[in-house]
Amino acid sequence: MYTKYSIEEIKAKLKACLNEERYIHSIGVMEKAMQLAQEFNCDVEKAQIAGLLHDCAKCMPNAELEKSKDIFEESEKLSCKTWHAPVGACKAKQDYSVTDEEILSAIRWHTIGKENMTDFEKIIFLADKIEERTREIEYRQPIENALKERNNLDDAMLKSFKLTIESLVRRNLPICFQTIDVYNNLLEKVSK
Ligand code: DGI
Ligand code: FE
Ligand code: FE
Repeated sequence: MYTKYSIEEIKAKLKACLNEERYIHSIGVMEKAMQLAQEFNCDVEKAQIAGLLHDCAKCMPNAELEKSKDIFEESEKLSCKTWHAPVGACKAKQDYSVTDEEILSAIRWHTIGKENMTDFEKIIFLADKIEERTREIEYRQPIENALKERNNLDDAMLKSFKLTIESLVRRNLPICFQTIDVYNNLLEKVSK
């Protein structure tokens, strides 16, 4: 028991505060997270909850998210697109009564990542990028291929960071320094 709510109750609460596309994405991440948890020997029930709730703060207005800026990393303050992750972890705890620290941490770091993530945190991060309901095939395929090639989570994490950084550069958006640190860290790990 990782929360007092059933999966159906979580879905109903979530549906009420997300738009339709974001809700479908959340279902997709839940499914993919469960699949990856099975493949990589992580807790499937925890993956289901974390996948479902990872974007629970995504549809809050920026002005509302910004009220929590004290809990943002210094580098996150640059980029409003990252704010839903720290706020989401708080909401998961407060509104969905999730107590498990690993679920909360996977939600907290699902956008910018962090160094030395656990396998559980990585599968939630990756499920978010490669779920099949709303992610474009052009975006998810290279990450899936990286994962399949050597069945290695770090290979897929590195590919995902490359694509995100490229996309931020192309869109003229700021990049958190933590994202660069994590990228460098993965590059070193994967090239070994
Ligand atoms: O919430 P999602 O759209 O499902 O996916 P997400 O939480 O991974 O990312 C949300 C957006 O945040 C995505 O367009 C990438 C963007 N973003 C903005 N600044 C940064 C960033 N992502 C990373 N990793 N690092 C940044 O500095
Ligand atoms: Fe997100
Ligand atoms: Fe997401």
